[in-house]
Amino acid sequence: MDLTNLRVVALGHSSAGKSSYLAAMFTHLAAGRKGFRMVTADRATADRLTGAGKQLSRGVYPPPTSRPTDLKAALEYGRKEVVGFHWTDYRGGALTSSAADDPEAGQLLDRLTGADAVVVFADAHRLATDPDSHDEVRRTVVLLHRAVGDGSAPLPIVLAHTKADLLTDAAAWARARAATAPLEELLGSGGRVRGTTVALSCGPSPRGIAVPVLWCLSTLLSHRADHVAEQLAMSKGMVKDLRKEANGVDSLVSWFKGVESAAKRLKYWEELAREEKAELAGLARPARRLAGLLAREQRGTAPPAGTTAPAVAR
Ligand SMILES: Nc1nc2c(ncn2[C@@H]2O[C@H](COP(=O)(O)OP(=O)(O)OP(=O)(O)O)[C@@H](O)[C@H]2O)c(=O)[nH]1
Ligand SMILES: [Mg+2]
Repeated sequence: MDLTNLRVVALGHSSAGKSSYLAAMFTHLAAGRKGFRMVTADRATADRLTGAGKQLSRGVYPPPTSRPTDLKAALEYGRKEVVGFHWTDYRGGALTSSAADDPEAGQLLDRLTGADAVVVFADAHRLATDPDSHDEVRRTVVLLHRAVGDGSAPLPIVLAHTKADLLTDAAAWARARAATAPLEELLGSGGRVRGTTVALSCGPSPRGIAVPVLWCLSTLLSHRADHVAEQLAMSKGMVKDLRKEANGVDSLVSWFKGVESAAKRLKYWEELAREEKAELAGLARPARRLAGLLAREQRGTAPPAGTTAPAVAR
């Protein structure tokens, strides 16, 4: 996994709210939050997204996607890049067409196979009102299994219930959540999956905007920081042991036996520990702060639990 170019895949059917989300999210985080700022070298894309973001705050939504938008961006903490990612905003149609007829569909499937994180956009309003849309959930679960594959690194998956502003009562939430139950089951299935759900609104009263992207980036950054901390602890242990062994007698015996001396191995582990310490110094604080920002942004964004009403009859 390359922390400077994490591959985040956005999955969602036509009109699920993917492009609105990308514009709202970029605009929100490009403005800076608690020392973090989203940046991109691609000025034209940044201007287009923040322009669309401003329109969203007035209740004007972007037009349907005709060709994919690629966003290569990074999250900076105090002007230092801590994590970079790549986000492609596909047409929702790419999810339902066959890879043989539609090159975009083929590309989406390829990206899913190598994804470092996935955000699933599910139109909560449509799921609550149109039982025909429930088939889309099943198709998405099948696609997600492709992303989970047999890898071992943690895989953040976010289920974003979009258009949450349109769901005003508990019964509607109950229907939407009953429809996404197979997805939520996958999110809670353990293994490499690190799942969360969020109620998302992208219009004039935004809600949950930072959660999907921060969940993905924070989970992977924290994992890396923990991993480096573990490696460093191991290297320090080796250095401690080898310091006891490394003496003149050992050097002589090693030379005589033709094996690597403790002093030489000590040098190797000391150098490794130095490198790990330097990497951790750049990672630990931003990882902790990002987890703090995520927790803050996540407050009150879980979709209401839906147990009070049955799903819409077919
Ligand atoms: N009320 C409400 N409507 C939304 C929200 N987000 C999106 N919409 C509506 O959904 C429509 C489609 O949103 P898009 O963001 O274009 O959806 P998309 O998933 O990118 O669609 P495709 O590119 O066609 O796959 C918008 O034109 C809005 O009418 C939201 O947060 N609240
Ligand atoms: Mg779109």
